Amino acid sequence: MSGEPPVALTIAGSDSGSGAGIQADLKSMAALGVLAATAITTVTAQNTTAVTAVHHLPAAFVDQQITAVLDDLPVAAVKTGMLGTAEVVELVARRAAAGDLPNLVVDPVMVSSSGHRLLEDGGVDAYRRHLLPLALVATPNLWEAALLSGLDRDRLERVDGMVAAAAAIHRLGARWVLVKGGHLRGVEGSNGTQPPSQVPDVLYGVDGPTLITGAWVDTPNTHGTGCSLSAAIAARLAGGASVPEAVDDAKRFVQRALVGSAGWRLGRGHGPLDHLGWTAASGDRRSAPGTTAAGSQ
Ligand code: PXL
Repeated sequence: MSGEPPVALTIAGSDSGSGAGIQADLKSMAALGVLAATAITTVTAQNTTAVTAVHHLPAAFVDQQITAVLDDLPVAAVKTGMLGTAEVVELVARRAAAGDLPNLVVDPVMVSSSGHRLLEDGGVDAYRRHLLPLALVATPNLWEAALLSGLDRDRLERVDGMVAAAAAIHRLGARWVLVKGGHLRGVEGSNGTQPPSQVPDVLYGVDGPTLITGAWVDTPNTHGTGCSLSAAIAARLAGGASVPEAVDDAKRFVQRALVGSAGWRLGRGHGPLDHLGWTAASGDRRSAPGTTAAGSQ
């Protein structure tokens, strides 16, 4: 049995450009030693610059994928990403209400970073009424937190507004809410708007809010950051971590992955993260004696 990985399930959409969605989830979970089973909700045609087409799979077929996985594999945690339609949000909520989806992390994906809508009409309400009440952890970004809490997006430019939104989503029934500050607009200064040097996230649980700050990473390659974070949280939960531990570990993981790909220029837009530590590994290979071209001559 030694070496047997924990298993997690991701219910999410496919990103053909491999930055976000199921592709980010697979890489994140694999990097953290977790076998990722998948139920694909939507197939998108996209690259680093844009989403050009979206094809939703029927809710009944999403359900069949979930059943096939759960009938056979010891799934210890589940994350949801792009669900696409209110029908699929409701389907996932039914499975959660039936007790089928342990340690459920809900990333309420609504709009892509390139501005494409990823959730059809009625979806926000379905999250509020049906799925969020069953989430162990919800991980909205600032835009999603505003829509789910009903607060004005501008209020979420301040930490007290982020806390208010987290509290409102907690009241909907999610046991833990992580409102992510990664879309903060930054600080107005004499030389224009500067990115914040620190990114605040608010984790809101039964004892109220905790502020978690991380360093801002200056990189164009941010596509799939939210997917990777929620996948990493689910991976850690599948391995037995508590929610605060899982969130801390996941944030460190994403931070490393952002730093790793900061120098990459794959595609013309927002490229992927370095989930698998390739940049660091290539440095190791270069510096390891006998493995460079010169050293092996
Ligand atoms: O980053 C959110 C997201 C999730 N899932 C899919 C996506 C995106 C953003 O583009 O394409 C499939």
